Amino acid sequence: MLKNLQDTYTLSNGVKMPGLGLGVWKVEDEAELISAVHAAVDNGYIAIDTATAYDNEQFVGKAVDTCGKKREDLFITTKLWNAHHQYDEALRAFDRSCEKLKADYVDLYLIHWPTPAYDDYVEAWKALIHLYEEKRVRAIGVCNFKPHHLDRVYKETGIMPMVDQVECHPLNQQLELLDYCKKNGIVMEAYSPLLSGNLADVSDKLEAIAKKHGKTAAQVCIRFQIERGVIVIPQSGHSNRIVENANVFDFALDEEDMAAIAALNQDHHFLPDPDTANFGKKR
Ligand code: NDP
Ligand code: 1BO
Repeated sequence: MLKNLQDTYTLSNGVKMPGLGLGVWKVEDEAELISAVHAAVDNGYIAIDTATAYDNEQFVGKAVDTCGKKREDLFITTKLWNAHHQYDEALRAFDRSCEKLKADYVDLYLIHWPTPAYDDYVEAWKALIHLYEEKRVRAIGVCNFKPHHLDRVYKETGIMPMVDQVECHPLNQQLELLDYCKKNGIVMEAYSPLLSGNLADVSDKLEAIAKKHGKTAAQVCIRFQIERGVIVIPQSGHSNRIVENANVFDFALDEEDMAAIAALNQDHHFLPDPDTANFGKKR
């Protein structure tokens, strides 16, 4: 079980990835982003999750440069956007991300969405394998892939993604995928662990558990993922919440708590269904 903010999971290639990081989607203001990353690092976070599509890699680069930590002591994830799945374009997109991040490598590079109608995610995956072989990235993975997408990339390339980052919270617990990931050596990572701004949809139902442990509903949602062995990346632009979201290592959810949260699952997603989400293909 994860013990603290610097504690890691070991990916299938041996790379150690922190179990709790800061998400920065929708933080597009430079000052706000830099202050969020600095607050996170000052309070012990070592992992940041960005993406080309968030249009803030350049601010993440600045924040990392000025946060007082060595680059090698941080774990930076970014993502290949849907418009760039074609092999050569994916390699160029990666170079652009590195330039913005002021980095010559990235710790984890992910395909952002499979966009299956375009039938090009295997080509994108081959580009990520190339970047991995060239040691430009320490680990590679995907987001929003269901078991059948994972089966396909493995069948066609022989390489299984090391991480699958998917929407995951009490209303969408990803039970089938979690089981698949555990069987196939993939570490699952929960995005939108606080229901992407819809925490109120569950906070009354989590109130009793939160009260019992002297914690908040947000902390219960984050701890829930830790108990299941899932990496978790809550987003906040506020330093008090960045601290709150990391203050989840001094309590544990018991069997009764876990059963009560399990009962909330509805497979409800706030983000699009990856099987039909085919957006963002224009360059
Ligand atoms: P989260 O589930 O992390 O929720 C973020 C929202 O919760 C914000 O509105 C934030 O507001 C609020 N919040 C944060 N902390 C607390 C707290 N302690 N109490 C109450 N409210 C709180 O949403 P995201 O969708 O941003 O997901 C997290 C990260 O996952 C993203 O930032 C991104 O890095 C990644 N992601 C990846 C996706 C993919 O397709 N691969 C898709 C979606 C997300 P405030 O900022 O005001 O504190
Ligand atoms: C469309 C981008 C979702 C956040 O990762």
